[in-house]
Amino acid sequence: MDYYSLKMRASQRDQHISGAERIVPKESVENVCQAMVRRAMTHSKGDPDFINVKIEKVSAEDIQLLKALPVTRVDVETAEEGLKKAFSLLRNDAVKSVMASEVTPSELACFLDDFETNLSNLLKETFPMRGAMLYDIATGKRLEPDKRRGVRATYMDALHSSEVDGKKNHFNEAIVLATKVANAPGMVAEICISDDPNYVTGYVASQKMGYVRIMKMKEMNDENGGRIFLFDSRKASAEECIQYLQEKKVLVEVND
Ligand code: PML
Repeated sequence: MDYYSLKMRASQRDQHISGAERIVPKESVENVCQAMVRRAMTHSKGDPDFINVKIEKVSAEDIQLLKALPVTRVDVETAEEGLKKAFSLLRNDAVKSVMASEVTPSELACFLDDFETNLSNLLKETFPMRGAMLYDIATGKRLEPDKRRGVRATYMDALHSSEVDGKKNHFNEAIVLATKVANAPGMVAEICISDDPNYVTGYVASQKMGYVRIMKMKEMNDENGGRIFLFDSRKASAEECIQYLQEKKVLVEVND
């Protein structure tokens, strides 16, 4: 069966308002396209003056099928507690074991001591970026070819997702993206805070940890959000990883 990739982006005075993407069977293309336009036209950020919808045919053999990461949930009282929890999960359950096999114990201790402060500073640098930061834990360098834009994971959808869905569902979209990202060559983990001022839940994810929803990672009405992909250049090249994130077509089997 042939599939089609649909991507929509809408803007107002060159400022991004909304976007969406799907990979659907041929018979769903028209309805999904209509739902995307509806999403663009009814966004709380205002009327778009530009909407771009791109539709491309995708052959079924080119699609990788993945099982969604298992989901767990962490309830916290404050955004500060949520961020602390996110950093410590990444430090202890994702990065520590990867680094331990690559460096001496004293180098590891130094790396882990600085990890949370470094990550917190990097996260602030992502706030103005449209895409994610690709951060190499082996060298401490950022690897995005365009540092202002960042790297964007694209060409993914949930398998059998409801045909038409005009409204954004943060969790449904994030579990698909996080599953694709966790499967990219050299990927160690991801941290995400939504840039939607009305959405305070974020997550950390990796193949080992699964998808950990942290129910509060920022204050309401705060539009600062961002993503960091923690990557290990000893395991794969940045080019390979970016090519996977930006070009590989992925459908994710999500448990209801
Ligand atoms: C975004 O706005 O794109 C990020 C969504 C994060 C979703 C977190 C969750 O609800 O699990």
